[in-house]
Amino acid sequence: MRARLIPLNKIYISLFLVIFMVKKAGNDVKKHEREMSVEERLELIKRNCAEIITEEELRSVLGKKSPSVYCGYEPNGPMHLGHFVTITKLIDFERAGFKVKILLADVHAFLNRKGNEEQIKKEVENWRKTIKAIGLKAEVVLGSDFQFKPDYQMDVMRLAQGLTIHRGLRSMQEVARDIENATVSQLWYPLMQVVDIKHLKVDVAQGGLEQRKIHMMGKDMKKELDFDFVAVHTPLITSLKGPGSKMSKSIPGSGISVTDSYEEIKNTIKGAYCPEKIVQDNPLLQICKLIIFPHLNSLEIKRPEKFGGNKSFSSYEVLENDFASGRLHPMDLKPAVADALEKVIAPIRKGWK
Ligand code: STL
Repeated sequence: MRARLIPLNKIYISLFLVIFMVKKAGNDVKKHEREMSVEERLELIKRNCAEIITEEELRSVLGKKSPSVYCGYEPNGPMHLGHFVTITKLIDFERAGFKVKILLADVHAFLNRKGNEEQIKKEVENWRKTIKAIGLKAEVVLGSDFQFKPDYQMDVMRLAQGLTIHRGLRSMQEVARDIENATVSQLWYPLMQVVDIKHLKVDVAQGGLEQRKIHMMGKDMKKELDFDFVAVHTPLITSLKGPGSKMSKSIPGSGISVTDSYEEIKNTIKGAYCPEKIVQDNPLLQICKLIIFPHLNSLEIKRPEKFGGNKSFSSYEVLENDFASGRLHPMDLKPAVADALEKVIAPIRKGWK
C-alpha cells in the first residue's frame, strides 16, 4: 500500500505561517517596549538602584536608537544571590529596550587569583549554562576572546601611564581577593575593566556597588580612554550571617547560590540574621526587595490564625512596614522567603543540570 504523504508545498506553507507568527509575536513585544515612554523606561532602570552616574547621561542614552548595557562577572564558583541582583537589573534593562551584554571575565578571574586556567575554563561553561537557564536574551562575551588584541592592550597601557598605584589599589578595595597581599595582576585588573567598557562599545556599565571606585576611575580618565559611559550600581546584599560578616563560599550559611537545593536554601534562611523589627542591614528584607518582588511581584506569608493568619503582600513597602512595626515576625517571614526563592531558583537549577 502506498503511504499517504503530506504534499511538500503544504509543509512549506505551514512552516512559513509558523515563522511568520513567531516573528509577529516578537515584534509585538518590541512594539510594547517602544510604547514605553522615556520616563517609564527610566523609572524601570532606576528601580532598586543604589546610584546612577549620572541620571542626565542615562536620560540621553535612552534617546538613542539602540542603547546597550553590560555587566561583567568573574566565572568563579556558582552564581549567587549577590550576582543575581545585577542579573535582575539586566532584565529591567532588557525590558527598557537595551541590548544586553554579559562579559564572562575569565582573564579578570585569573588576574584576581580565583583559580588556574583549567578551573576557570570549567566555570565559564557552568556560567554559560546558568545564563541560558535564566532565559536572558543577552549576548555572552568571553573576555579572553578580545582582551589580548594589541589595540586593547595599548589602551590598557595608555591608562596605566595616567593612573597612580595608590588609586589603582584603592579602586580594587571591594573587589580584590586578599587585598592586604595585593599582586601586580590585581592592579592590571581595574585598567582592563575600564578598557572592556570601551571595547564592548556599551553606553552603560552596570554592576554592584563594589564596582563604583573602578567605574569612577574610568569616568575620570575618559580623556585618556577616549570613551565615556554611564555607571549604574545596584545595592549589595548583607551576609546572611549579618553585618560585619562577609558573604563568602568559605563561610557556610553566609550566602545562597543558584545551585543550592531547596533543603539548603531552607536551612541557610532558617539560620539567617533577621532580628525582629530591624530593617537596616536585614538580608532577608533585601532579598525580598531586590529579588523576590521584581521576579514574583508578591510574597505569600503562611501562618496560624493566632499569629495573624495568612497574608499576601503585593508590594515590598507594605511588607517592610509590617515587619518594622512587628506585625510580621521573622519566624513567619523566613519560610516565606525560602519558598519564594525556591520558586525563582528552581527553574535555573533545573536548566543548569
Ligand atoms: C567580582 C565579583 C563580582 C563581579 C565582578 C568581580 C566583576 C568583574 C568584572 C570584570 C571585568 C569587567 C566588568 C566586571 O569588565 O560580583 O569579584
